[in-house]
Amino acid sequence: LPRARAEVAPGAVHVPDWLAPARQREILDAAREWSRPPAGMRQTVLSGGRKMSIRTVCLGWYWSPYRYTRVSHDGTPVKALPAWLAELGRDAVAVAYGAPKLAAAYEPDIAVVNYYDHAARLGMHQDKEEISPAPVVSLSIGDTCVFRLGGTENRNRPWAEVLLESGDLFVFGGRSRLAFHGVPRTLPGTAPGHLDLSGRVNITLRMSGLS
Ligand code: MD3
Ligand code: FE
Repeated sequence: LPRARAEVAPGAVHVPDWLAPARQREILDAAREWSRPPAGMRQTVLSGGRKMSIRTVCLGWYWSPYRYTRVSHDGTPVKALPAWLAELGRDAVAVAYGAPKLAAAYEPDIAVVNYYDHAARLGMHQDKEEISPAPVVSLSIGDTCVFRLGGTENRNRPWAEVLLESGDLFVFGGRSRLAFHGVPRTLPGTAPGHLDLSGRVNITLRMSGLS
């Protein structure tokens, strides 16, 4: 069965194979640079003391549970979000929603870059730290993952499960913006060979509404 554009829930649009292989490679190379210290990749420690299994580097604003700051975990300023990445976010919103005006107003000021090794998972959660109601743009690179999209009330069933493959775009806006979501597992060894990547990288672009 071909993988086609699908509105998985109201406002949640999956666009398979949006990023060409060369583009995936360029973004991955950039992510490797962003990951280096200072203000590089780290495993976030939650308030209860538990360490998240994913590794994260933020651009623009730093996500420190459960708020955004301008300073990274190592006390150094968070890296800037490059203009080309914000532009890519506008293109993504335009493609997903076919709404040029909404897309033109989309000016993401946060990128959250998550790295998943074969054991990493992300539990069901909401993203509520952003004040802006603007959509979240998600770009997947590397290993395929199982992505779970639930409701807005709680983290329980029913949920939809979607395979996110390298190059896929997903945009979460409207009634899906506050939906619970998570990544219960990745599929080791499924990354395209040309990426030379073991694991999965996900980049989300967001508008903070902060100043
Ligand atoms: C649906 N990241 O960083 S991207 C996160 O694949 C996060 O690394 C996952 O959840 C990942 O917070 C999922 C898809 C995603 C991101 C944000 C959302 C889905 C969303 C916000 C609202 C609803
Ligand atoms: Fe999230």
